[in-house]
Amino acid sequence: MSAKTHYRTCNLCEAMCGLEIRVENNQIRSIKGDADDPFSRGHICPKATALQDIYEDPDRLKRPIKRTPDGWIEISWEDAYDEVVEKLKGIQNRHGRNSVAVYQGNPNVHNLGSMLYSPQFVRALRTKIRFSATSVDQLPHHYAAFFMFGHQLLLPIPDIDRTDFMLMLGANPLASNGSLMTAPGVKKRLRAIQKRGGQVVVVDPRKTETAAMADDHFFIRPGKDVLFLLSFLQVMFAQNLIDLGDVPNLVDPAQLDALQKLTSPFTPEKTAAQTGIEPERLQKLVGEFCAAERAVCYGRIGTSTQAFGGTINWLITVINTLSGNLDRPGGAMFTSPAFDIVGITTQSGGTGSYGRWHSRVRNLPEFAGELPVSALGEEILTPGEGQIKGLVTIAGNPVLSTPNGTQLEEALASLDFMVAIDIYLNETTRHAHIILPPTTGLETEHYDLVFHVLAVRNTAKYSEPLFEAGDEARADWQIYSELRDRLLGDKKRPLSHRRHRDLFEQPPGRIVDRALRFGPYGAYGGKKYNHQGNGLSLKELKKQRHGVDLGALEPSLSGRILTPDRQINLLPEIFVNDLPRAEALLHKNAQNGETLLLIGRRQLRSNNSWMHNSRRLMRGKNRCTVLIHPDDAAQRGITSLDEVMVASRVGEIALPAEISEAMMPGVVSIPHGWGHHRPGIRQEVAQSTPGVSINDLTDDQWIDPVTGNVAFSGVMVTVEKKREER
Ligand SMILES: Nc1nc2c(c(=O)[nH]1)N[C@H]1C(S)=C(S)[C@@H](COP(=O)(O)OP(=O)(O)OC[C@H]3O[C@@H](n4cnc5c(=O)[nH]c(N)nc54)[C@H](O)[C@@H]3O)O[C@H]1N2
Ligand SMILES: Nc1nc2c(c(=O)[nH]1)N[C@H]1C(S)=C(S)[C@@H](COP(=O)(O)OP(=O)(O)OC[C@H]3O[C@@H](n4cnc5c(=O)[nH]c(N)nc54)[C@H](O)[C@@H]3O)O[C@H]1N2
Ligand code: SF4
Ligand SMILES: [Mo]
Repeated sequence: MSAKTHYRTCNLCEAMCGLEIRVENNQIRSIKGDADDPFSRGHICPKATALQDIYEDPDRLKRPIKRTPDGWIEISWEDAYDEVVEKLKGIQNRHGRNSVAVYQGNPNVHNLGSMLYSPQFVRALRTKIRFSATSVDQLPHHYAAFFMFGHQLLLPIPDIDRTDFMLMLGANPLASNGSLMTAPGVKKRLRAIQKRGGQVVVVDPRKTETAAMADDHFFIRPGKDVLFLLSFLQVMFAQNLIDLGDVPNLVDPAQLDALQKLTSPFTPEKTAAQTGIEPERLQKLVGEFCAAERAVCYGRIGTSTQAFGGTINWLITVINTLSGNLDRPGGAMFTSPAFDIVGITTQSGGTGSYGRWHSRVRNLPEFAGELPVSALGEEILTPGEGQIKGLVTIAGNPVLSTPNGTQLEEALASLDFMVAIDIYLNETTRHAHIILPPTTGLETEHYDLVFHVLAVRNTAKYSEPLFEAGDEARADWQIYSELRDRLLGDKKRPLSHRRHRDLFEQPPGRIVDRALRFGPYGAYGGKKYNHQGNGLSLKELKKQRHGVDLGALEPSLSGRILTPDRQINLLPEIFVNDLPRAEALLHKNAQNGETLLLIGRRQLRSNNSWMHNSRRLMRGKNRCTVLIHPDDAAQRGITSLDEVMVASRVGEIALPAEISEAMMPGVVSIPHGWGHHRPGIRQEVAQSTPGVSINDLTDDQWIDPVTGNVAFSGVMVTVEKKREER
């Protein structure tokens, strides 16, 4: 009998928990938290064991499949590559390069091979029509970073382990395990703030799991955070609470005066009717936040997926700066990752970009080479020059994850050709003509390129593959390299590609090694990696099976900021110009009696749309319910677990109601990622408890006009009891 213990990083969500996996005779015996991982110290959530379920899932695709009139058939990799390249090239020859579009989903950023090699493939497609899950998620954070600090990835991370006051908006880390804040075991870290005498305060239209453990919770009307934050600043100025802390050299005082003028109309008395937050409570909160020795305001997806996402994320950083908490322990800080993608992308001109081109139908701006995905459906459905005829999806399920999924389905069905690089036949990939399934999870080597950059400590960890994937399997990087080579053809490949050819035909570990050696802790870098006096390299990292801790975050902004004048831009025009729109909100009716405002919710045992095929995670009662306040339910004659109809401008769905005091009156909540009832998918467990999709209600036209990011929060809906069918 052969037995071994394998250590690796869980790559399912952003928390990067260390896992200890016991294997006997090539069978997984247990998956536990790795108590010796210096960062996660044994923490895991119920999803960790699902890595086994995905690995063993009989529904997971292992070979390319092709859709035929008689159903899906397996084909060889050679035939699949040939056909994909021929079809994509054919469309581009007939309709132009931009008639082929790309959509990249969330698991890409959790996947080393995809992060390193998919850009090569996408570049070889030479299309400007690229979309990703970024614009149904954190795009506004990148806007704020780009315009304020000069690089879209200079994202300030809340220093949760040293703060005394954490003000959280639109985040529920107890369910999500943290986002743009990689902090495994976040609950303990929040408790620790309380134990050292500090406070955790949550602003959310639902009294969430996180709000329930917080010291205080403010219900806020969805979509109104912009007014709350403007009032926060108005009070700071009015009460002389401005203190730039350690960054006065990075701030132009003239910008402070301008900010004071811009925020002065937004007194708490004026914004209260809209936000639902009483002026006295807001004033007290501002006072306590500013009095705290170390404080941080942290906003996550609930702040970015709303109609003022861009402006809100700017205001949050302004608050951190003006309260002296930017780039300072216990405040909002910047990481120094061992694989320094900020440094590397800066060298290659990848700081970000804005508005170099626009979407054809609605004129939405490009950002960092991508267009907002709310435009995908209309770009496929609207005839004319530049219409999308071919689509590549890479680890994405936009039918369930982007707004107006029903319209998108109609659009996908009309494409001339679609290829999906994905491990499941699901709601989106069923519309593909060919699906190319890469190896995944336990079959792959892993180094987290993205989440070390977003972590609350500087850490590094490398995971070897646990299982061999078999001769018929292909890793993502192999698929992307192969497709890229075939698209470019030998003769057309530019010199720069030929030079890189050798490197990019190696497994990703080689690239990681190089980046570590040239990174801040490498032999050629400036920081110290003390382990036996050697610089950090892949070989060194492999010796540290539990990962290495490279220390707490350090003040570093003055050396890293990339704005032209090396100062923080507290007044980007793009956001300042949005303030009249915020002021106009003050004069609107807060809400009429009939409509309710829709928000989402995350659940610990789901991961967006694609983990419902794990039996273990699906145990228990149906989780796809609409939460509604007792008063709103009573008004509509709704009682617990009644089947109700929820309708919006774009569609309607039926699901059970769950009556809950945790909801703000006037607001309802539905989780996303459900809706596995669609025909022709192959996820047996998920199909047995399918739920319905909130994104058949969310609206592709309801966006933040500044960034083009979707506004999932505050969609107007009606809710009524479902009539008995006769
Ligand atoms: N209403 C509402 N909608 C939302 C959200 C919300 O809060 N509310 N959240 C949004 C957010 S934050 C995000 S990030 C998006 C996510 O949006 P998407 O990324 O489009 O959706 P996922 O559900 O993550 O789908 C991932 C896809 O990748 C496949 N996959 C999994 N692992 C691998 C792999 O290793 N390789 C490959 N090639 N494929 C793989 C899965 O089978 C699945 O098809 O959803 C967004 N949608
Ligand atoms: N278990 C699990 N973990 C996950 C995921 C998952 O699907 N399941 N997805 C992963 C991904 S892709 C991401 S991006 C992260 C996201 O991580 P988080 O940002 O922590 O996501 P949520 O738990 O959705 O928390 C968003 C909160 O915003 C609130 N909210 C909604 N509208 C508003 C509003 O207008 N104003 C305010 N102030 N609050 C509002 C919601 O009620 C909710 O509590 O989670 C990741 N982790
Ligand atoms: S919290 Fe995230 S990283 Fe940790 S075990 Fe759960 S899914 Fe994996
Ligand atoms: Mo996300």
